[in-house]
Amino acid sequence: TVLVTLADGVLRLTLNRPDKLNSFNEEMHMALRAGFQRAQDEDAVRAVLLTGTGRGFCAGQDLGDRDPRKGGPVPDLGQTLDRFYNPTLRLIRALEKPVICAVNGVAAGAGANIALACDIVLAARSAKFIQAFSKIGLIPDAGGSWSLARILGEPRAKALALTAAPLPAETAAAWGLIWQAVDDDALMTEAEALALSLAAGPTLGLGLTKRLIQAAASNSLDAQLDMERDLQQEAGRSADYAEGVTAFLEKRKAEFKGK
Ligand code: LHQ
Repeated sequence: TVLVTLADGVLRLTLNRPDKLNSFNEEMHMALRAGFQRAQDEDAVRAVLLTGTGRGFCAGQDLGDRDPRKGGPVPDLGQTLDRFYNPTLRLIRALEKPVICAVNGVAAGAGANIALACDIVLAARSAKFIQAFSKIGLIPDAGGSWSLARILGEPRAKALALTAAPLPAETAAAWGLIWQAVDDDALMTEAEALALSLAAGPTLGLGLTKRLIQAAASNSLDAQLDMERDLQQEAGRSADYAEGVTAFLEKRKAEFKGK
């Protein structure tokens, strides 16, 4: 359900249930989580590239698995979030390595919000982001209520969530929700080039940068200045910093080791 390959420091995680627009069943949840866990555990992984096969990126939860007509007890969706979605969301945000998401087609429900939890999101021009939850009586989950409100502010966050209006990639980029909308046929080339270049970067420093920027919204300026001091001290002790400065002085390209 998830294709996993590691090459040149990039761990590629490709959601692979194209007949169901890569919607989540339990197996895909566990496979995706294992992928991010591997990214955290292995030094050889220096960037992650998340995408999907087929014409969609991810349509959120597989609703076929939730058919109320089949009877049985009412499922506890809070438990579904605790067991399946939230650990993956936390892993993505806590992973101190860049996570690039290439949204190759429609991203709906939790599928949209997993994309928004990634560090750099590129989307095919034809892709759309849909907060589909309100269509089925649910609330935005998988971190969506948090990221939409933070990134867009209440007016746009509420309108998207209440109406489930599809947001085209271009508008998502114009609103600052994602990094870029790119031509459909250029998406994977651009996303891979970006992932490769980040994987060849000073991973320790990039990881600290991610931590710092994620902390900014809930820190005071004073707390953030202290954090910059502490993390710069740590970055300054890295071999990659010494290499970066040496390479600059020698007018050559730096060869970062990620430490
Ligand atoms: C699907 C799905 C899908 C199964 C397309 N499931 N088959 C939920 C519950 C539990 C716990 C906590 O969290 C959550 C979080 C959530 O994610 S809730 C939101 C769930 N997702 C949705 O409500 C989106 C449902 N899908 C759609 O609205 C449409 O499929 C979109 C707008 C994504 C794409 O529309 P189209 O491009 O017109 O494609 P399609 O609808 O024809 O879908 C293609 C196939 O994929 C189709 O199967 P079929 O056998 O007829 O070809 C769909 O049934 C299947 N599919 N999404 N979530």
